[in-house]
Amino acid sequence: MVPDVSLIRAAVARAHRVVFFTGAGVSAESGVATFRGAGGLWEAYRPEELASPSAFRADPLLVWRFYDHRRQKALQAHPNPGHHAIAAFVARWRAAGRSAAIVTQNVDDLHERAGADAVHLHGRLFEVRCTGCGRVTADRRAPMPGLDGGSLPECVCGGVLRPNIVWFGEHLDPRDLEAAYGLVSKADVLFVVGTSAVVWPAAGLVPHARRAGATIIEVNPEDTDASDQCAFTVRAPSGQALPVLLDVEPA
Ligand code: BJW
Ligand code: ZN
Repeated sequence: MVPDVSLIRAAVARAHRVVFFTGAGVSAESGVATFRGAGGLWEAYRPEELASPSAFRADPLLVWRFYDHRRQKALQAHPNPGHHAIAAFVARWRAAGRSAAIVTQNVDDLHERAGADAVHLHGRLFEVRCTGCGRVTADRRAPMPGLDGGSLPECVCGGVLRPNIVWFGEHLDPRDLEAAYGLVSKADVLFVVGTSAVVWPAAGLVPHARRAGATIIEVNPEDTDASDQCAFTVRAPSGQALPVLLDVEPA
């Protein structure tokens, strides 16, 4: 499964700054669907009809029903051994006075529920944003009341609420993007876990880290757009590989 395990552990043990860049694959073993590939969400739904501002303008109820379903599934999911291994590693590295951080494209909260904090580049499934006043609030209601009867959730100001997700064609929050680029610029090791690395500007973190001198380690059962930039590629599910790779003490 992991031919380079001792080399990878040695590189990680020496690293003072470690960043985990994660995508939908890290949550796959928790039962959360990925976007692309077999069984992925975009096999059943067209992204432009559900995950874009124009889709929401055209049919907000349809878009809300799609997210309501995903929120219900995510609420039932639990962090898997991959999330737990990352969270334990981050805590261990910080306790040793080193730096470790997570930058995720995922909108679920499974890194947090494993006990870690993460920069969320593509928003959060359990936040809503008012299309009127712009207020962002935490919201874990699922199913969302009223959707069945055809009414949309509303803000205290009367504006329609939308999921606080970055849709295609929308800008990422510049603070999140800056934080992510700042972290990978200084990383000694960048783990790229469970992402197809096709969605920009997030995918640009990998070449950026490489130019800045990081050792890049991919954990993914499949080849991806990032694979040829990696010093090590571990072709295994992250829930199996990460507990082995991250069983390391700082050297
Ligand atoms: C396992 C596993 C296991 C399975 N263990 N692994 C430059 C070039 C070309 C296009 C663009 C560009 N710059 C911008 C664009 C346009 C666009 C884009 O990137 N398009 C590409 C698809 C071509 N980007 C945007 O629109 C972004 N906005 C932006 O750039 O604004 C400025 C701008 C606007 C207009 C023009 C130009 C500039 C916004 C992107 C927002 C992405 N949002 C989504 C949907 C969120 C909604 C929702 O959740 O419903 O975020 S898209 C979707 O993809 C989601 C994900 O976060 C994102 C990445 O997917 P991820 O995580 O990589 O998942 P998958 O499914 O692709 O891959 C899963 C992987 O896991 C696979 O590799 C499996 O093998 C693996 N796996 N099991 C480990 N057990
Ligand atoms: Zn409002």
